[in-house]
Amino acid sequence: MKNKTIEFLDLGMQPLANAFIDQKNLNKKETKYRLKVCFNKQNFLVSIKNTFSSNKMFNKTYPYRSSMSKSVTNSFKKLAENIKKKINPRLILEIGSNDGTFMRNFNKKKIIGIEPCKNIEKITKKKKFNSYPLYWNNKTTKLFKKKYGEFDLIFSANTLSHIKNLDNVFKNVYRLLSDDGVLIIEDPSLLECLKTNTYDQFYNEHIYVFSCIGLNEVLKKNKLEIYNVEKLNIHGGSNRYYIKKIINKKRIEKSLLNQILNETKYGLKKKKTYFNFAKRVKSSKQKLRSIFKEINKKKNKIIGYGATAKSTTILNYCDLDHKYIDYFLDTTPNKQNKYTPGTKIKILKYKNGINKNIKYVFLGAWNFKKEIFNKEKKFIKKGGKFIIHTPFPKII
Ligand code: JHZ
Repeated sequence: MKNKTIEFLDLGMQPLANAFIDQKNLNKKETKYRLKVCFNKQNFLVSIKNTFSSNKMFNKTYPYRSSMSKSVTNSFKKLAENIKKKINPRLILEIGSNDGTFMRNFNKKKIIGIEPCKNIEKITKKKKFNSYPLYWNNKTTKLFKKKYGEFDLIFSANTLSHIKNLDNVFKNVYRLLSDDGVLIIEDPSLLECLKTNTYDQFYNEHIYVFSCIGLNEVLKKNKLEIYNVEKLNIHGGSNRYYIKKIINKKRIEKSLLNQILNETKYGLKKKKTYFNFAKRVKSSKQKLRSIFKEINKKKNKIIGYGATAKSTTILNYCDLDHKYIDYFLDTTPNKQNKYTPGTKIKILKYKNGINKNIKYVFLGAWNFKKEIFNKEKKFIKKGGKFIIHTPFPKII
């Protein structure tokens, strides 16, 4: 077979999306790589071309904490209630448990978490939950199988798409999941990403952006399959996949068949769809730059709100650095007083709203638009404006 992967998007030279810089290292050379995105014609997976080892990305300096957003906390709480009602599992494993935002909804004896970023994992441990500072791999699987036997529920949000060797990931899930067990995973939806031109879903940690079609191909290779899917508003449009062993006779839900149909109709199996997306991304860059330049010309200040990993892609791709954005506000302690990767914009602690002298705010955390607009009613009432890049760059 001829080359099965097609490069369709080049987002230029990028730093690691979560490598926020300490003041003392501002002049140090950053690790950079070329961010190219590919489509695999054979299994329909979309992935980035150049990748890093897990320990380069997920280590004891990792900044992201899922508890920093109310939307995430609420979404996990609701899911936990449903799990208790509908599945009532004996023992749950969470892969990539971050600071324990999901785990906190369960009885401490019922859930075990693994999280390789030690600085984040210790927050969960401090709350007396059973968590391990480990990567999800063969060694962990063996250890857990010996210690706990099988799990009837495995949950993982925004983690499995961050691991390159998916066959190995799912082989290990198969080993630990009971025959009638359920694997629930959540990750950004490729269909939403393409529809809304959110090219910033691509960065070094997001090795894959899954569709139902692509994910199911890899799962089936590993004796697993999706039987249900739910659309979530979280993280700019995600899918929550319910997965089972193929040997399990659970019914395949209509929601999955509908989603597969929608993905096929939109053209997720055709390379042309991806090249068209790349064209829209290019024009999005031009438009965003022209908005910034226009405001800059009038000598108005712009600040950033939510120094997301995603905004690393936008700012570096669009060449928008500290000359355009005065500073970022962010609620995450591990990002505060540091500088954004590549673009070196200072991140300040979010206190009580946006300074009254600011008129323009670039919304890095656009995926929490609703939550943030709600919080910043005063700023909006006074005529404050947000700059947003999706679906097309505009001022709102
Ligand atoms: P948020 C990270 O991506 C990395 P990021 C990772 N690869 C992934 O997949 C997703 O998370 C899940 C701040 N904020 O969630 C907090 C405010 O300041 O979009 C965060 O720094 N005020 C694992 O970084 C950032 O914005 C607020 O009111 O793209 C949001 O980051 C809110 C709501 C957020 O993930």
